[in-house]
Amino acid sequence: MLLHLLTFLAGTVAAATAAATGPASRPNIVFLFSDDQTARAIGYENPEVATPHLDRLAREGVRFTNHYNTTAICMASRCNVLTGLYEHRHGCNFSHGDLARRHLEQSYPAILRRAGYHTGFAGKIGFELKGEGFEALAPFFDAWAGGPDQTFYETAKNPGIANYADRHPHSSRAYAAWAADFLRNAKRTGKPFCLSISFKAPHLPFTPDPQDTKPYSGRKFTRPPNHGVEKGRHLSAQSRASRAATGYREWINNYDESAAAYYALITGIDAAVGLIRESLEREGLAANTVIVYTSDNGYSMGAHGFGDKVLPYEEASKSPLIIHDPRRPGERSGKASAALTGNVDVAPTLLALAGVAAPAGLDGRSLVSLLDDPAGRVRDALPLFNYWGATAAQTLAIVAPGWKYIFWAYGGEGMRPTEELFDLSSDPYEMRNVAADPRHALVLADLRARYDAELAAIAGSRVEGHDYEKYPVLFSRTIPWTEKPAAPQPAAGKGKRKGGKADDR
Ligand SMILES: [Ca+2]
Repeated sequence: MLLHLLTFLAGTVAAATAAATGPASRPNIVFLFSDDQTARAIGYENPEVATPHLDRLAREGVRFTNHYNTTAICMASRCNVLTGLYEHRHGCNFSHGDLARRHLEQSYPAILRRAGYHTGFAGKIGFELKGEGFEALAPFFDAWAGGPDQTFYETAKNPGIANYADRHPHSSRAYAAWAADFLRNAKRTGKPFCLSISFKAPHLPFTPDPQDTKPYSGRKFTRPPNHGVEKGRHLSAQSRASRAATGYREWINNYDESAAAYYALITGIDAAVGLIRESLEREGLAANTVIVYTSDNGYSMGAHGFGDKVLPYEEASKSPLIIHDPRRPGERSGKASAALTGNVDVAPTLLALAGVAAPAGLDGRSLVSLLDDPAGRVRDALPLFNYWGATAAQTLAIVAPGWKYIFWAYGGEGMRPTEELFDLSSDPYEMRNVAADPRHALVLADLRARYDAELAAIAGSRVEGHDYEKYPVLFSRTIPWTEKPAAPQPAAGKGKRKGGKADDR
């Protein structure tokens, strides 16, 4: 009885404290975003990559091993992350157009700011506001060091962080220095904060910070078992029309040097993550700050003969995802979750962590339940879209636990529409297309049905005026190619954004 009374009193005091402190009791959020980092290019997946701070973050948090970018290219993925919407619903990608103001107003930083959070953004934002340009983005944040287009590795060339160039001439650590000042100011506001940093690394051009190159210079690196053009002969002809197959030959001809520079860039981000965590500790903020780390798309690194991202194959579409919530019991930390997660899950997850309602009808799901139960799942299937680049290589794919189905719809230039089915549990490197194997007929039928449902959903939910009208027909499995209206065919590698600016190579 006494115990019950004490428990009751303790509960009452806790509730009163929460009410008294209000928003200040909500967690702070740090969202860290790399550019073009594939899931296997991190220390806990591949010991050839030195990422001690990210490895520690994963040991103290939950790492997600099946995290996909639902559009695997910078501009679209960044808007997927901000809004929790699939590309055809926000409409932002090279050749499809910029982001409308109404979508940015429904993004996680804008919602959190309205809910009382102090917000900051630094780095490559990757898009502009439709009809208003890049300059219209800054007023959405309390603190802003965002850069237009690709931004620069040289700190001095980025106006938002140029003040830190003397100490950190390379941008990755300079963003950590900017973060340190942001955290100090955020603490003074007395509000909870949401800090988003979008590193340029490890995006091309591969120019790492010289202090990070030493562990890699002159080394030979293990090629994955699917590395090289010969290991892509079984894949669709359509996939080889992508710029991923026609460019980026450095990953085929000069793998070791490419990997050395790419990994060094990731090690530079890792150092910045360590510095940001030090700043959180120094300011006394670490215990109430959730850190989320991920990337906007994967990177092929020569897998199947591809460079680049964009494609629905594992290397190009998957990225690391780590969520570290220091408020959760330690026994749950260090766990891996194999649940199917997507870049559209970031916004609903951050909003759920903050206890703020997400807009209705998001495509993403909150992953908070997986922090308590990493063995759980939040969905049974996830679509992957490519609405950009060579028409032949544009595609819709469906990932389900252990499986991936891709339909290559294009039937021009002597190509035949092609189905691919991969048993990812036994074939994680996608070396055997088992679509024609009768033993998998039930799985194939299920994934085809999910594909058709997803295609129907595009027709019902796409934004107007961003050139997604054609996809329900273009991607159809049942309409013969000869009955589809001929789609324009931009040359591979020549994708131009509306307004004439070059896309990101
Ligand atoms: Ca990218």
